[in-house]
Amino acid sequence: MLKSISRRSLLTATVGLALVTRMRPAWAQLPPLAKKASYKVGFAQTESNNPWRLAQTESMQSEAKKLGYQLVYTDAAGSAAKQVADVNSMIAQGVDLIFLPPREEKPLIPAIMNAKNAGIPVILVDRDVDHTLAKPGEDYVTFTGSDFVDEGKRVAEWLVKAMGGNAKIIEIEGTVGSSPANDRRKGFDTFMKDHPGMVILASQSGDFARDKGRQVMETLYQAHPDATAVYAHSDEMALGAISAIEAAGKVPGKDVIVVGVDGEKAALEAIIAGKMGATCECNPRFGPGAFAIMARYAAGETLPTFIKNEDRFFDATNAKENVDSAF
Ligand code: GYE
Repeated sequence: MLKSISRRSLLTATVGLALVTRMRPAWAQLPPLAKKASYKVGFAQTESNNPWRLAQTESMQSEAKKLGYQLVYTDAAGSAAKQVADVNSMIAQGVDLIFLPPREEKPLIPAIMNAKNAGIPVILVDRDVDHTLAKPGEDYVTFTGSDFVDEGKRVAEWLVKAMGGNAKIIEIEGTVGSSPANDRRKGFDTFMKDHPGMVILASQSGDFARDKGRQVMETLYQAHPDATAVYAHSDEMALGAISAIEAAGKVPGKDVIVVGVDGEKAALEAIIAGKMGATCECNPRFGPGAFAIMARYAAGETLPTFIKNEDRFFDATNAKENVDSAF
């Protein structure tokens, strides 16, 4: 017993010493980025099961190619644990910088800290983390993406107008613990508090995926057949909900008004067909903006802690003229 404990503590001490000598102290500032003609950059994608993710990956890859940078690309296939391992492997490969869309707000914190301690700057793209656990400008360079609270609020505003201030709403949320799900709910639910005729009957996560959105709607609509509106945190889930409404023998756009977020092509087509009410854009084409932020950082600029993407809003008044440019 004694022998095994002492052997284990000796091992721990040795590993610990090896790490300490390699690592920067935890309180160190952001790692700098040298100015170079070319870089090896990591992009640790969350999953690839929807058009939004595919458009984002395409945008990151084509911008890297345009600049002549080497892009180390990984796909976490919907697992935060795999995404942590993916980031750790990028650190081991010695990339110059990591672009990370943290799938959920908390589990990716250790990976961000590992990168920082290894001297590799991290730029969060499209999703943020919990600021009580890791701070922009201190632990990672910045967060660039949409204002999700505002997206939820804009959808809420549209729905109040369209429903004349009275609706029974089913809310289909995004990935549990992700910043867009947390903030899109906050923006929407807070706005609705001032509109007592707008009642949220039930809410449940559909993990930002079309088929899960369909399944959740099937269950919630059976429990709440009096629902008159659906707010989905993504267009994929909104399209899933539309299928569930049709399967229940009801008419989306008439019996139930469906609204979403993202502005994907299939959603704009559903708006044109009268099946969907509106969607707030969430632009997935991050490539040019993300690499421009990287260049500013390499030039020594102190960046703002949030670099915001501007989002458009689509409904029947403008879906036709924008459908071709949608993803
Ligand atoms: O809205 C959703 C995707 O993180 C902002 O993730 C992104 C969201 C996007 O899967 O459809």
